[in-house]
Amino acid sequence: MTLRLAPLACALLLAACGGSKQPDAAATATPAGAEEKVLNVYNWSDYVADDTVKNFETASGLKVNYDVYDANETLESKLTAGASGYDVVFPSARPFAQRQVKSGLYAPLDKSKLPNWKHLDPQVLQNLASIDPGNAHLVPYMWGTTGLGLNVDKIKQALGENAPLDSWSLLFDPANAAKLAKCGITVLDDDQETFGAALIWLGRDPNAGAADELDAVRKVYAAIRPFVRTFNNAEYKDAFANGDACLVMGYSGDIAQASTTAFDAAKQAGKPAPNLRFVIPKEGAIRWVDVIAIPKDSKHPGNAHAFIDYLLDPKVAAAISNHVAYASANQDATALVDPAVAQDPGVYPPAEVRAKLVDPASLPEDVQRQRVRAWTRIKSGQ
Ligand code: SPD
Repeated sequence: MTLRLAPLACALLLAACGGSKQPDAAATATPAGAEEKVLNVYNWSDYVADDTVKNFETASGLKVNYDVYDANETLESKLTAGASGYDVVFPSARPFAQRQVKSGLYAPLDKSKLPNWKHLDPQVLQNLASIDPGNAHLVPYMWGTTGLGLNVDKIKQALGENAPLDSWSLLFDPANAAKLAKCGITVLDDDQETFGAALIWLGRDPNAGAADELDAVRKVYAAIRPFVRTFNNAEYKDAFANGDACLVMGYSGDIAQASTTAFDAAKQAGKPAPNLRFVIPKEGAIRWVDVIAIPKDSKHPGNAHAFIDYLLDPKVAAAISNHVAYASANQDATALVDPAVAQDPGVYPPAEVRAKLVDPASLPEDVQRQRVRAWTRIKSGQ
């Protein structure tokens, strides 16, 4: 494997790497004979187990060039520019993969090359079929939520014992944010998530696209902007794990991974574990689904199918879930996931929490464009 960017956990603590369960090394991988023995993969950072790609290379005889990104927009700009060189990519379903399918950016899947397709959750497939008729292009991968990572002790130190640990008001109430600024607040740079969170906190429908939502959201962030240290989708994980940030808006599994890294580091140093926690706020949160797809101009579509089918092997999928702490769309993998992960309400939320999760809808293009523009201004404090 050629890894152009190292995953967070490895960067922080070598001991955390290799902590995942070994998938079956003999898991199926059948590359197409006619193609050169290469596969170019572009995935979110920290979204496979440490040994997933290496095991696939061993099983398939292919060389994998593995690049990572941290925002759907980064992937989308490469795909729309054309000739990205990638064979397998992992966009979020709505609105990204949805509009990319519409724009004809993906090759149709050859299901005869995906014998492990049968393991996918039919409900997730049915849901995806509404944006990809016949499930022709998109393979569901993982799903997760966007919530808050808390360094509970530091937050209680700043706000007292009655700190609202289960609420977006930790972040969006400026009185709380002002007191937490010193121990470090970070917010995602992902307008779908930041708009969604603010609208949910305001008690509004994040999918309404109402004319006055821009102003409402702008006000929420203007009030806390002076107290936010950074807006990013990746570096916050290190900051949270190191103790440089006590309150982070982030993706569920990434916060769990950063917490594990911090616990392992403390253990190795013989120090008490920090009190880190991922919370889906009581007001609700956005739930997103990421998918796998093959760009239309992939030069190695046979190898791409072999890799996708490998990822669909329940043992491989379970090993990835164990490592990344995201819920797999592979229903046969769920039984194989470590109980500690399968029973973690941050990964598999209980029914009463799921009832408060909102799936992002694809908003009209003009609303989407306005949100992107408004978010740029919000970040820069305008
Ligand atoms: N490290 C993996 C993060 C995956 C996040 N994907 C979802 C983004 C939703 N806007």
